[in-house]
Amino acid sequence: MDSQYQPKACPTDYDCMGNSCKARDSDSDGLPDYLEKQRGTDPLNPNTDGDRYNDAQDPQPTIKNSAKINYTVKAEQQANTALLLTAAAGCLIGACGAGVDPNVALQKYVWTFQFTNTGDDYTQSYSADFIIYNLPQKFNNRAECLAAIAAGAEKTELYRERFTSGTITAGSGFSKQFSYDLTLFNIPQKILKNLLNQGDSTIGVIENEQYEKYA
Ligand SMILES: [Ca+2]
Ligand SMILES: [Ca+2]
Repeated sequence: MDSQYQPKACPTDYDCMGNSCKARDSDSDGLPDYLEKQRGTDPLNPNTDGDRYNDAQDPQPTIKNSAKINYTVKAEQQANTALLLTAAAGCLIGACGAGVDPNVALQKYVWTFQFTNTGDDYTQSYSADFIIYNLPQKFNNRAECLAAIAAGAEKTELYRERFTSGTITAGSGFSKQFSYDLTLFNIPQKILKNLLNQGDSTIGVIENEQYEKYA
């Protein structure tokens, strides 16, 4: 006696569609479930690691790729010694200062920033504020100055500029240079007093950074 006809069942992770078995893609990310299981991704989540790329496009589908912008800064300070000595002698302000050109820099500050994406993903845009602060005390080095700012030291904002950059791929970057002259025109009296007493510290810092990152 012939055995009764039994439709052949589709294997695990396949669906019977019409007369054939089709590989199932539960999360519709383009990768069939059986392949996701082989690769170690979640068949029910189109973006297993939650970064920018769906599993089918992700070169590292279980590692959360992310952009990471780092910067290095080179700071230079050039004092106009002759003018500072004149100032220290009290000859810049008041009657004695009539002959002094207020555009001439007492101090010139130059900052060179090099920004680099050290992550393994790109960022579509980057923006940050570059702010020059003056603090009414003297620091031995930049690290001490930054620590004091972080601790909430009283500071006076001298200059601010927002700069932006477009796409920065992994391993690439851009650089910016800023210079700022402390002159009688643009220096607040309070800072001038500190400067003449050799008690000031001027520093440029990056704040309010914004860019896409996933980790
Ligand atoms: Ca899938
Ligand atoms: Ca991913």
